[in-house]
Amino acid sequence: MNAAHAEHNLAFPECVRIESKPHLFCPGCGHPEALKALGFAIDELGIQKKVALGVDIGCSLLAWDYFNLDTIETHHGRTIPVMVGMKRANPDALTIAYVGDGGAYAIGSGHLLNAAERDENIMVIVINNAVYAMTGGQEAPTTLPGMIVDTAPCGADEYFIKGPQLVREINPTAFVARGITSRQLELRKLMKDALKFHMEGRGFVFVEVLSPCTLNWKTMDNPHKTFDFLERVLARAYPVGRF
Ligand SMILES: Cc1ncc(C[n+]2csc(CCOP(=O)(O)OP(=O)(O)O)c2C)c(N)n1
Ligand SMILES: [Mg+2]
Repeated sequence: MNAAHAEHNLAFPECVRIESKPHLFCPGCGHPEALKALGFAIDELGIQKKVALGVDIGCSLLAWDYFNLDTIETHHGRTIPVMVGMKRANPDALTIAYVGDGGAYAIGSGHLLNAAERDENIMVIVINNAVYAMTGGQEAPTTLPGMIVDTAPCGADEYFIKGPQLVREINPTAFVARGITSRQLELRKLMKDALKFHMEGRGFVFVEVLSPCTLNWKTMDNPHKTFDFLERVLARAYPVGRF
């Protein structure tokens, strides 16, 4: 980030010291905001050398290229058991699975539920953008009732999965929370608390992050619309907080 950027970045003056590179996400995408919060939390805790970051297929896979961390990329929905294996083989490693809502709640839902039930010592971050983003905006388990997406042109049905509530239901002692990319400082604090819980080896850590997909929400030309949908529609259906 150059000095000109830093001048405008009053919330993050420390950015002056940080090298960055252009990212490959769409304009207005929430993934970089979630990754930024995670990156700052990792830096603040000084744990870079201990972290292994697993990224799923979907837009989350682009995350492999932005951190000075060991990363591994696996098939859609399989990042959670891969990180469970990594943790069992390397108990000292801090193991984070970074997954989309399609990966976590559809094709990988069995992995998520079993890891949560067994209270595996891993941290899972699920990016909830209410669609299968990378493959073109198909309906996901998180798509809200009436939401128009490519595979539901008349509006999605009334069922939508509430990940944190589900994990809390099957694991009463896990760290379970939901954040949102539009509240960056809050999200960074949440990531830090989640990482601390994980560093203490206290069991399963689950953080869902509400995150915009401007391409498939068709709001790329209008940040106000993006923000409104994120804060006024998504965050109403999916309450942000600790569970
Ligand atoms: C086993 C397998 N099934 C299906 C796919 C095709 N696929 C690639 S990305 C993707 C959608 C990802 O959606 P999500 O997990 O919500 O992540 P997002 O792109 O929205 O961040 C799918 C279905 C795949 N790569 N591997
Ligand atoms: Mg998605």
